Amino acid sequence: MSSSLTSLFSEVTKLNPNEPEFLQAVEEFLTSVVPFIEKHDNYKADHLLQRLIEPERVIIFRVPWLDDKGEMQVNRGFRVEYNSTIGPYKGGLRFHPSVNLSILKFLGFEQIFKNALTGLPMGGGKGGSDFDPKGKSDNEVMKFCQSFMLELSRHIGPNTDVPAGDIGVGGREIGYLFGQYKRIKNEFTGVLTGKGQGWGGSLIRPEATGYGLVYFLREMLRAQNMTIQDKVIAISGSGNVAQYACEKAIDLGAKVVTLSDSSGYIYDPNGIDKKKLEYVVELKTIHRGRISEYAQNFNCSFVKGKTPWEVKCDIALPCATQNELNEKDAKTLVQNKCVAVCEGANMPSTIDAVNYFLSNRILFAPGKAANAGGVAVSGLEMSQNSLRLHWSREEVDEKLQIIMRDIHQACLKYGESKEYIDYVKGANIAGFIKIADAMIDQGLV
Ligand code: NDP
Ligand code: 2IT
Repeated sequence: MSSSLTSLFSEVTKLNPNEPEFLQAVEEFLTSVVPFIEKHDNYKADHLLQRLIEPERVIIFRVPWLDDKGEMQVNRGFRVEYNSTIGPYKGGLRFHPSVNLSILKFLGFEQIFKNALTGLPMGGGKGGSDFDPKGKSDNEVMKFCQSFMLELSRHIGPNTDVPAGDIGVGGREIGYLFGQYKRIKNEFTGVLTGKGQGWGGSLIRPEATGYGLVYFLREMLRAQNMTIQDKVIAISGSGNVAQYACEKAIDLGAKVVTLSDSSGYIYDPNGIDKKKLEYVVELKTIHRGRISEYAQNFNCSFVKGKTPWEVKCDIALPCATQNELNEKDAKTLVQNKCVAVCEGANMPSTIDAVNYFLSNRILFAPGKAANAGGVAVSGLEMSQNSLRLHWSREEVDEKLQIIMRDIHQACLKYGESKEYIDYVKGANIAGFIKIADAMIDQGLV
């Protein structure tokens, strides 16, 4: 670390104790951006980095709700309104027992630069709750969502802050949240994205993160004169992002051999085909079952308590959660001749793992570039809501492909050298410049 980086990072550490995930995201960002700023005087003034690292606003609130037995439950709700320089705060809501301020601040911070990379006018934010939807009835999930929105509705709006889904928040939850917002405000507006197709949702939004990830991967491979055809791919997770990454990878001729959940991973050496994937989607979104059931149903192996990175593959797509791929996994992947790692999840690789990929010159795409397709189509949903129009599947998919191609280009612009394309550096600097220029224009706010 350079001395200016060390002193800024120790200041941030002191201000944000007990927030390891947040500090990890900031460190990864500063490692790319500080050397760039050192060579560009116009970004040195105005405490730009200090202002960027401090969220504009953090809201923490109590969420009381009644379970099916009529007993009172209490959870904690959050919304981190991080940065509104280039548009309304925008980012998902996560419902998971692990949710805390550190995790939501890391996610909100990443979201600022991801949203900037999409080229659409969206600021950065993130929110959620430590509520665990697992094992809850639809009625309990609805009660929770209604109570959560009762408070959140004071802080959001189509021109202020536009939440969407993330882990534990899918179409069902967005429906309950939207219904309650509409009831409280007596307004039908595009205040959330990921809405149902019949009531303001965009086509392709459910698919967008997974599809966008594979479109980004296609660009990375194309830059090396390679294609996805016949590549063996290991995917982690089996939720929204994993499912649609799997679908698009199959469509482009790859063989996907793993999926996982928090209990372990399945290894299907014959490849997951469309029929088997349909089973996974039904298992996860309708029955809310476990991925181990796949192994029983299709007679393949289930490896309990492990992540898929020990499986030999050409490409790895981590699509579950943060820090699910560590340095040891990175070494195994490199040993197994994996050529590309593309992050569908947010910060799934530890800093040591990222450094190992970079020093071994593996193609590595950070989440803020590779998984930006989801929020990009959220941005397109906002546009359609404002226009009171509905674009076709083909139109949205075409726009998504162009956006992913442009993000890839932006990464090349700031990350390409003679020997290697450093996508981490490229994404961080491209995202930073867009926000920093706008912050400078807008003065001390
Ligand atoms: P889902 O809730 O649909 O799926 C999450 C998947 O990850 C499940 O298979 C879940 O397993 C697994 N998982 C969650 N937590 C853990 C954990 N602690 N350890 C191991 N596995 C875990 O979420 P999404 O697919 O929407 O999100 C996945 C990742 O993608 C997240 O990092 C999210 O932030 C990121 N992302 C999502 C976008 C979106 O549009 N949805 C956009 C961009 C990024 P289990 O069921 O056992 O909990
Ligand atoms: O991490 C993410 O980009 C998301 N969860 C999607 C956010 C959004 O507003 O669509």
